[in-house]
Amino acid sequence: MQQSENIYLQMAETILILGACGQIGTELTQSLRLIHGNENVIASDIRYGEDSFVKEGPFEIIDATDRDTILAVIKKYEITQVYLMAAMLSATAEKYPQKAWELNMNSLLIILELAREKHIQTIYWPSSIAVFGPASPKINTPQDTIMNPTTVYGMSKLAGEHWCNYYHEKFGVDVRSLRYPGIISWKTKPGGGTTDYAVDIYFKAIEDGKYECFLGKDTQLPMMYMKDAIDATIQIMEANPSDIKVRTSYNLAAISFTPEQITSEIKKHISEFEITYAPDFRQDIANSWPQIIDDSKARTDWNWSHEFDLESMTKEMLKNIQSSMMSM
Ligand code: AKB
Repeated sequence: MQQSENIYLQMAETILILGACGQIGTELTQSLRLIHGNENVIASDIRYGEDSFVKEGPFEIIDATDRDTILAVIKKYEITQVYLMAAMLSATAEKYPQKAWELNMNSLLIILELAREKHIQTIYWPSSIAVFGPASPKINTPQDTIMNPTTVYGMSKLAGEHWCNYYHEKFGVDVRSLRYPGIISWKTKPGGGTTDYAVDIYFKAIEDGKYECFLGKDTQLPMMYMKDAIDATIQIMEANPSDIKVRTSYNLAAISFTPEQITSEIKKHISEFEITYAPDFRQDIANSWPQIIDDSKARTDWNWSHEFDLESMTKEMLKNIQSSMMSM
């Protein structure tokens, strides 16, 4: 590619990220800024995040259910793409079902409407493995199968997927979506999810040498290292629209493991690490989800492939947590 074309591509999009201070939003913002330039990626959240992050580029305070403020910011920066990362995750949503439904659904409907009204061109909206339920096949869960989620979060994500498909079919809205597994990262911790144990465990292994897990030792769930999740997100957004054949949401997978398996991997680096198990209400949520996801559609349609397995992810997590603690 000629350098001038490359510059044109980098300048072409002006992006708004709603929920930019969250676990995925933070790293997504940083990656998109490397591609599009800091000034073309507007971070926003309902409150300020880390000072260093907020000062890296444009930042706006936005409640993702406040249409007027969202539209004002879209007009102010001439936004072309919105990444709607604000959501209430599975465990918190079980505690606040009405609030979870309102946040997860209203924010999506606002953005879909703004796209229908041509205020923006492209939307990214994350779905989750939570769209599946106890009756879905647990192993190699297909793209299309019985769903019937039993959590509020899963219900909101499944309904959201169908709204995305509806707006695409009826109004030609270019909305793209991935069903994220549990995402493992060290820069920003997740909050309120059932898969959060797989992040906490690394921090506790380093800080205390022990961890009490809120899921049982054999609970296998689909997971993914953050770099792979960010790569997949950017890849689906950069794909040719005609390659996006699924307009609900794509199954996305990398690794699957149990608390016992991640513990063995951590013990290779921290031999004295100890885990105990005290399953709580999140066990029921985990039991309702798949164990291994079949993401062959994403691999075929837009060439998705993951990089990190449990071994390489564990090395990266421990190395990065240790060095970030040393620099504090
Ligand atoms: C959660 O645990 O709620 C999320 C998810 C799998 O969507 N990490």
